[in-house]
Amino acid sequence: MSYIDLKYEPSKDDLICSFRIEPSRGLNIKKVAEAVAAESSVGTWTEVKTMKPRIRNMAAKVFEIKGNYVKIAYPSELFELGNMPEILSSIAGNIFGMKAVKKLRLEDVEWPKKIKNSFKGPKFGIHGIRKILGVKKRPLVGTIIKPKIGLNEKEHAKVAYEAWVGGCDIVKDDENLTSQNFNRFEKRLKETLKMRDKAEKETGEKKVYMPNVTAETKEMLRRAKLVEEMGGRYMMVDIITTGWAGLQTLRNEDLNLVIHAHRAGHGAFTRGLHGISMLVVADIARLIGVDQLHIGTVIGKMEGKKEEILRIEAEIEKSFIKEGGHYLEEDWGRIKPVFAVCSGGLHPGLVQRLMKIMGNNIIIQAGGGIHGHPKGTRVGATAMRQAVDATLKGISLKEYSKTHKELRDALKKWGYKK
Ligand code: CAP
Ligand code: MG
Repeated sequence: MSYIDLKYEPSKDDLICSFRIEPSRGLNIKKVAEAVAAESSVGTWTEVKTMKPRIRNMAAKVFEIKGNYVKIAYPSELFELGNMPEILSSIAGNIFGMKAVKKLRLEDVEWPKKIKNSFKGPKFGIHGIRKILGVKKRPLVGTIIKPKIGLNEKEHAKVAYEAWVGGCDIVKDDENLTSQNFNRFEKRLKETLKMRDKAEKETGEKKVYMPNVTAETKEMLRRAKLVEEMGGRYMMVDIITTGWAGLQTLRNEDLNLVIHAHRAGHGAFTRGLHGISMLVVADIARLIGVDQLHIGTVIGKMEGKKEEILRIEAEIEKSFIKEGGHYLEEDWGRIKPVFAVCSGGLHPGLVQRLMKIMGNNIIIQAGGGIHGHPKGTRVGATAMRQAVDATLKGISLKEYSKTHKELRDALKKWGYKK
């Protein structure tokens, strides 16, 4: 039984995977590609007597091999609709542990309509979020409360307030703050939402708090419902450590909350040549239905090449993506676009360069780059907004800082990039 058919033309019901395969010593790419297609669909290491002709037809097919890049088509009946863990146990499961592969990377996935329609996609998406905030064109500006963890509930709420009145639209918890002894979820939520209301009243702007609900699934749901009950508009979740099943549960509850997806931990398998690309993580997150997703900054503290990050931005924002190289086509149909979050090592001096690379449809977040301002959080937030304003007006940061002292102090501390 063969899993290779280089003349095969995938049907629109096939799920297609693009892999980069490095065979183990002594094996050729064709053999290993075939082993990958077998193990990830109906096969195993040997022919079995229980195989039936109808099951043979369900086998995955390797239909393209170009150097180390291999495309495999999977008939959609192999998969359970709406069950992301199951789909990934096939296309991103055992194959990573096979002796035959030295290195294997799942680069991209093209989802057939049937499977796409079995997931919810974002409830709000970019347009929904812009509507909630009443911000039409400019990038949104956010901060992460720092220190990452350690502040108590009241201190946390106070820092949030300072950031909002200084000019931030969004304040979020850090990925490792949930409900520790020194800072309990319930109390933090109550105190911070109180400060949000005060900041809204004082500034006349809509302000957003994104509490981190990450926890064991039932507890996570309980926290999310509490956010909704208490008048929150957003929740934040660490999608990798929570896991796809937990994320699906959270999304399928259909709460009236925007979902902000933090990707802490992705680097364990998205960096290097063995694992799953961040593009695939972004694909899955959009399909399940997060509204905002961390995708990198190109120029900040986290690893990520420009070409890859721009591809990810297109993948989550556009309704149609063209095929190119080992990247696959995607027609997102009814599935809404996700807001790209650029975070990690940013400060006002990097804003102009960041917007040049990524455009205006982004959420710019700075933790250290706001709370580390020489004059503190409030002034730091103002400097950040000034950097965005200058860029939208087409004025260089250096020029703008001559008349805006908050920005000037920030540039003095961290420098700037054109
Ligand atoms: C940013 C951040 C985010 C990173 C994660 C942090 O803080 O809160 O977790 O952005 O990386 O703790 O590092 P700073 P990514 O602004 O102080 O760096 O967005 O690439 O997933
Ligand atoms: Mg963080």
